[in-house]
Amino acid sequence: MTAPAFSEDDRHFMRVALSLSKRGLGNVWPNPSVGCVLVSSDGAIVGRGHTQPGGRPHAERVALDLAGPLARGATAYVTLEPCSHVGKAPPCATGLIEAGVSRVVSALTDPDPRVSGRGHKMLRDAGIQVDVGLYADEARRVNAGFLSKAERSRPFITLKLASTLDARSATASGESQWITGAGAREAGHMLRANHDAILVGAKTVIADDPSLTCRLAGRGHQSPLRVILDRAGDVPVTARLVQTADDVPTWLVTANKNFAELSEKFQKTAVKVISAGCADDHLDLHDVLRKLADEGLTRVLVESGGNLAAGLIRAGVVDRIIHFVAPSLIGGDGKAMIADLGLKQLADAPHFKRTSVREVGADIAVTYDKITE
Ligand code: AOF
Ligand code: ZN
Repeated sequence: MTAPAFSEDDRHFMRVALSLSKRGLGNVWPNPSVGCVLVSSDGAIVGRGHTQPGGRPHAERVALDLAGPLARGATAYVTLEPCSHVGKAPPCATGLIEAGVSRVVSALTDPDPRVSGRGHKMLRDAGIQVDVGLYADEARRVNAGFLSKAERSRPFITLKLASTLDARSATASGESQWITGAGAREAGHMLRANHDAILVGAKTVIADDPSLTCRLAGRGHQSPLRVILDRAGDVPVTARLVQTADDVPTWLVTANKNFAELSEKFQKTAVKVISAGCADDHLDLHDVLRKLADEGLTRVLVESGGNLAAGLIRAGVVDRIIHFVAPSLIGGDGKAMIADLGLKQLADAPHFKRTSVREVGADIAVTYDKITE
């Protein structure tokens, strides 16, 4: 089959759909965050939508409801294949067929085994022109979390780091508040808003007793879930994350052998205890991430200390690093932002690809992505 030819208009409307799709990131898991734009034959947008909080209604349903009868004869631009399965609502492919759209431009095939090509086929069987693949790379980037869950059985992992110029995250005595400025902290809250969960280690919970909520004007409701890795069961019931688990869900992942004991320890709280396997004296991070994906998480932001950060890097599961760098120095006895990586030689150092640099107040934020061949 020859590749479909896309017009400038097609490109424009798919870009609108992609920018809509980003709005759901962080609060639609376990679903992907999809954008949909319906365009009439004279080029007017008659409907638009993105996946709604909790994952339903889907983007197409929102756009179709907005368009009503104006959807007849329209072209639908969708950032992911319309679904073909009967869930809590009829499939989006059926919705598009019944509404009488004449063409569907879709960025990507949905890897969900319930769909994976069937949505496109249903549309074609109904006589609708279906063109797939426009801005596929961009659509993959927006839904890197959902695709990671579907294709690798683990969430997309972003590691947030904040340090001085010399990569120290605290003084020798452990003082760390505040190394970066107010702008970087606000950017950190934005990051929380578009992730499904924040991951921390028990050590951080015990040392800092953080609340890890998203405190942004108007976006307070977007606090992601909190996940604590606590192999040995050290986190006290009095910790803020435990005490506030009614408001913002908190999960605690512990070693299989501690599961029964910890379930009892947290029985009177809203904390959900999950168990995972161990490797040596640590939680097996691959197993932990598989469990988190099984629970539906797609995008996880790591705000841990240097030990868990090093563990995740050593396990090769860090997909993105966002490093906030303050224009200050602590010096050699300060705490390194990444603990020992066990390198024997420089050639073994993990490498990332820098993908953006931006100024954030007096600090800079540098983003690095995993190098994937
Ligand atoms: C769409 N449009 O906006 C989204 C889709 O649990 P359900 O029934 O909501 O189905 C979830 C699946 O639907 C999800 O795994 C993915 O395949 C698809 N998500 N599909 O047509 C949307 N969010
Ligand atoms: Zn759907």
